[in-house]
Amino acid sequence: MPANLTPEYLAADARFKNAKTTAEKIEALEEMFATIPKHKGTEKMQADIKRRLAKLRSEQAKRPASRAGLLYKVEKEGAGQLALVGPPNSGKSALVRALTHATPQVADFPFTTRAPQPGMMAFEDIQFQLVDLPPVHPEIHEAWVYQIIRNAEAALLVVDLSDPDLLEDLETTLAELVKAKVHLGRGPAPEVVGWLQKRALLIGNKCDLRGAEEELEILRELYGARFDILALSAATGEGLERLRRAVFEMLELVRVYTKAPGHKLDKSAPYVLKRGSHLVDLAAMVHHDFVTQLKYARVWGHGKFEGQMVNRDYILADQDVVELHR
Ligand SMILES: Nc1nc2c(ncn2[C@@H]2O[C@H](COP(=O)(O)OP(=O)(O)O)[C@@H](O)[C@H]2O)c(=O)[nH]1
Ligand SMILES: [Mg+2]
Repeated sequence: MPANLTPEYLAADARFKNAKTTAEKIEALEEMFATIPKHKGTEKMQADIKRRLAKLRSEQAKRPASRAGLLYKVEKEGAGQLALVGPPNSGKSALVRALTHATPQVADFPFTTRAPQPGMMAFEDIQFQLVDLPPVHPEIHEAWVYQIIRNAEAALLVVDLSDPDLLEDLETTLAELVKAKVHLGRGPAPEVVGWLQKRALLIGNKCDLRGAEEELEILRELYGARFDILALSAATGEGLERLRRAVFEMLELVRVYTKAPGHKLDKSAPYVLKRGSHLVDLAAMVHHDFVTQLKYARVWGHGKFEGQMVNRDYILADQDVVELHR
């Protein structure tokens, strides 16, 4: 291996090795080619990347798009998967770029995003998986997009606050989702088999642009009951920290740190559970033996005595430190 490979290159190389679809492989190779240091020592590698790219591109060209589409599936990672949903050009890809290390293409023409592009978004000490998608739009109905939306824990519904057609675009997006039997946000979904209600945040992107303030007011008035609404800018970064927390709150999760008796606390990797989970649910995640053998636990956390003793039906709180005893 030649020296001087950048972290960007190595990350793309790892993505290539884990890629499941041709589109993912092509994306990763393109990034590898863009980030490989261009000097004599990497010439063979450069040529190799180009050769692999050419091969994959010709394979992809031969395959009908709809068939290729069936292969798009994103393995879940982290504490929850969020699908990016919205009209063309609202800034879905820009948002994924701003929040994760993924690098989906951003462009000021519509329909740039063709394949799902996952990336991990950090919130404090946990990660959520964002999945960038092609726009939800009547002209590009691809079934796999709706499968991913249905399968995700929640959606980020992204609209462009600087767009005079904002409301129309939002209505069009929601209407397409109705065709796919998905109801985003609060309010009743039809009580018919096959319908799905999906949690969603409504994101007013491009708050850095003129007119955003007024559009946001209108959005709040018309959609405030159905969605929690966040104004932000993928371009300037304004509001992104609030979004990370809003996702955590929306998914109703708690983070719990475990500690073996007599050992130091390792705060690096919390267990993540649904809000309302009991001590015994945590015990089952730590080790299946604990389910039967757990006697009690000591808990350190907000509003508790240090090391307070609790039993199996104790309801875990976010950021509890738990010492399990059998
Ligand atoms: N001013 C501004 N432009 C943005 C922002 N987010 C995205 N854009 C621009 O909007 C266009 C569409 O962005 P893109 O992420 O490709 O939209 P997508 O089709 O929803 O994925 C690009 O030209 C971006 O540079 C933002 O927060 N502020
Ligand atoms: Mg896009």
